[in-house]
Amino acid sequence: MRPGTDFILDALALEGLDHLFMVPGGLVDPFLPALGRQTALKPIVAAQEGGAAYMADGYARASGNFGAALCIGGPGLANAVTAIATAQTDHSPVLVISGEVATLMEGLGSFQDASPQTLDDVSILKPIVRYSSSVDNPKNMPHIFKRALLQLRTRPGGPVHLSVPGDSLRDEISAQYTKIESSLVHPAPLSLSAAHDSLKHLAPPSGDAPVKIAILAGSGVEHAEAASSLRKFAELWRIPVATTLRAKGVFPEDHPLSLGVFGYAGTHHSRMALLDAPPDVLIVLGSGLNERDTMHWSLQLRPGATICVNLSLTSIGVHTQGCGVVGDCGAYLAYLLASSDDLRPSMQKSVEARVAWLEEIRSKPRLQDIENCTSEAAPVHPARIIADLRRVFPRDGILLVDSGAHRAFAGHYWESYEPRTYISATNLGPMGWAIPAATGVQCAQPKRKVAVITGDGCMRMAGIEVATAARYQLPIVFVVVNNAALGNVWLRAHELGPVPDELTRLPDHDWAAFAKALGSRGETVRTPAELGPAFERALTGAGPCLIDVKADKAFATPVKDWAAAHAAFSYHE
Ligand SMILES: Cc1ncc(C[n+]2csc(CCOP(=O)(O)OP(=O)(O)O)c2C)c(N)n1
Ligand SMILES: [Mg+2]
Repeated sequence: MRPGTDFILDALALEGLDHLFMVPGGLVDPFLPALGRQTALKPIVAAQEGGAAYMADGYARASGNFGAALCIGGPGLANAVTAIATAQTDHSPVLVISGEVATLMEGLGSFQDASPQTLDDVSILKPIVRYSSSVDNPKNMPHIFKRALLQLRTRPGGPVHLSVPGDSLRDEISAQYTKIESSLVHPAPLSLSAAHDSLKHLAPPSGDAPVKIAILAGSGVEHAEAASSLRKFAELWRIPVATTLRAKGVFPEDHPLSLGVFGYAGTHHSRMALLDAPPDVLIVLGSGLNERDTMHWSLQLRPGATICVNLSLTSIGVHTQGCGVVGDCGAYLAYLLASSDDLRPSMQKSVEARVAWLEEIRSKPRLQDIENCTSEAAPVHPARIIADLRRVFPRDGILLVDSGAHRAFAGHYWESYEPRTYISATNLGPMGWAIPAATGVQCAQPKRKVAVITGDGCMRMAGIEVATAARYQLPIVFVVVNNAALGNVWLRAHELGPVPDELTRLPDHDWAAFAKALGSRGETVRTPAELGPAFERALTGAGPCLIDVKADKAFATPVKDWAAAHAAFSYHE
């Protein structure tokens, strides 16, 4: 027998968590002594509940497990709504537990009552999570808790919410929690008949071997932990691989078969291979085929010439006609590898021509305006910041990227080599996400170097969470591309007249001083020559370091291909 709080904490530990991100408050008071009664979970106290939920999101993305956040209901949970919505849109498994008044007190006017009789936290959360429920009776705790974790871990993942009234936190629970079987957590379903059908596109019975075969790898490859199978398959038949921005890193970007990112902030190579002269066969692995990942849906997804693999029938069916394989990307890649004997005659026939096709593409410039990476401009060019950080950052280090013009610069000029080393909230794109998320990432990967590329506008929204990194002495490097503007918006707005121009500028804050006030190290960089040494110091010292780089807002983002595709295409034509 133990109280509900201890049941929850023990269950989280049994599921392999070692951190819990939280903001205390009366409705979750029983957790405070409970956290003192155990040692498996290290509590991390965030500045704000949104920060705690972003940290749990970062922890989930970096670990491959789920992340958990704890807060009071009512104002605490409402603070976390944007973060939870971000986890939903990016399929990140985040468990949010909020406290609630005791069931006997619901609707009687208790302080912060957000029970179903009043604000109804459970209903507020319902549209943005997989599952939202109250544990309305301590006896229901074991099965509701299990249901929540199963929903959380059903792939593709997503957030779940449990509202736990005071009685369910305090009352004794006799049932034991049993760990979810790992075979349930990583199921690899595959429609075998569809997988079999797809072979005829790669190796047509007619003997006409398709030459231009390419892969677009999305986050489904990361969720399936299938990066090594992807590499094996690509290398076997010399098939070039592009990734979506969300999946950057699932294929090493310095590999001879890499086309880099396709879509927003993508490379010329991927545009040439996938869009300019569409390949004979395109294999799309685990992409939701959203606007950014398809260049405004201008990818030509032709039946017979596209093999779309996704766990979600909807993701396949909305943008394609009958060219899908419903299933797990890892299972599909394993199927392709096991079908090598069937594929060999066709693939071997075409391999030489395919390599020539790729070499022709790779002989052309991969990146836009590469000279900006060595720009001597001061205030500093954002491309130079990205290039100089890459040079000193370890190969297996993890970069988090925030929302703004800096997202385009990082997406375009940064190179990633491993899955889960380029982490960004690419679907909802809330400003400030990366700053707290980095704390979750560093907790999940204590041995890896972690850095953040963020903007001054993002700092204004979530910069306070640098305090959390400082409190726990996490050695995160925060790089603020400080252009004294909501840069991405300013780039459009300043051409519209003086009022739009003024509305999208920001005061030039001293972010290094801000960081120091919070217990972090802080440095200001004004010229490109100072970047390298500042990054080196930041990466070697103790605790976090924020580098405030005075940058120029007037440099256009490297999205020429993206803009051209936008101008050329209308979805509803
Ligand atoms: C929560 C939220 N509010 C507004 C936006 C719209 N928005 C996208 S980028 C951006 C400006 C970001 O400014 P900053 O962090 O300074 O980055 P920069 O563009 O200057 O690199 C804005 C306002 C958003 N993405 N998220
Ligand atoms: Mg800015």
